[in-house]
Amino acid sequence: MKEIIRIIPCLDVKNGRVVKGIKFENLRDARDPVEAAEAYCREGADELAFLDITATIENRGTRLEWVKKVAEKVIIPFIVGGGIASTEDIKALLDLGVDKVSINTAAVRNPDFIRKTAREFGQDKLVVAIDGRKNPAESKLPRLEVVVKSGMEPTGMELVNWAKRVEELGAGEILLTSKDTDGTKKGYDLEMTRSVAEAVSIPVIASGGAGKLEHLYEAVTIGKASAVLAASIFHFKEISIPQAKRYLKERGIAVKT
Ligand code: 0VR
Repeated sequence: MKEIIRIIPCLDVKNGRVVKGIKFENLRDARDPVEAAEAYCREGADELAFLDITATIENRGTRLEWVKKVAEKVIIPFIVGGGIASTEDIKALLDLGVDKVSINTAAVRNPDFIRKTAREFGQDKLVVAIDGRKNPAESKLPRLEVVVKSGMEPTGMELVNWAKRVEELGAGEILLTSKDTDGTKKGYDLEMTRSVAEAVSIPVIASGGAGKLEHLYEAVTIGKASAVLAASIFHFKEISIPQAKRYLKERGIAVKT
């Protein structure tokens, strides 16, 4: 039985608006989060991601009121991330009807938080987001390096090893975003995605860089991703969810239609 590949639009939210940047910077206004969530559900998205991208920097919990507004409209699995750093943050989100939480910086700062969250809420509620960048071959840094705090802080940690540790600690799946390709529409970082997907047995969601239909296809066939997350192409309506699903299905990829 072929794995069903999920298409996941991502709402990067700042001050109650969906924004979209390039390499996590130069954020520009894209659309209203509630309107976007309703549209993506209507179009047949498999899951919806909501990322409060200013949460960690300003050290505050995910902006609950926006999550609540969107959660009321979402009829598909809803993943929320951004500044989640305590079991209280998680409980508040799950109580709003959020299906999965995505933890990034807090997991790097305190890996045991992954174990604690998986044990308390269940592995199926826990996505660990890993943002990465690629370093030049001649640099002394890891080829694939984990970055945190919205990509502002390099950690010196080798990314694939961190992904393996995240799996051991109990993550249900990994949301892997390349900071280098984010928003560029030049395609996912296939080397990064494949390296992680081949190192773990939990699903890997590819994220960052989708610009055309074939990028989605290669993320699955070359990157070995179980799901593809995208923001730019969907927010600016360059590609629709049905178009993406038709394209993948025509090429033999199992999708839910
Ligand atoms: P696209 O390349 O537009 O499909 O973006 C997909 C994905 O990278 C973004 O939805 C999101 O993960 C980018 N993340 C962050 C951020 C964007 C701005 C600022 C911070 C972050 O911390 O992940």
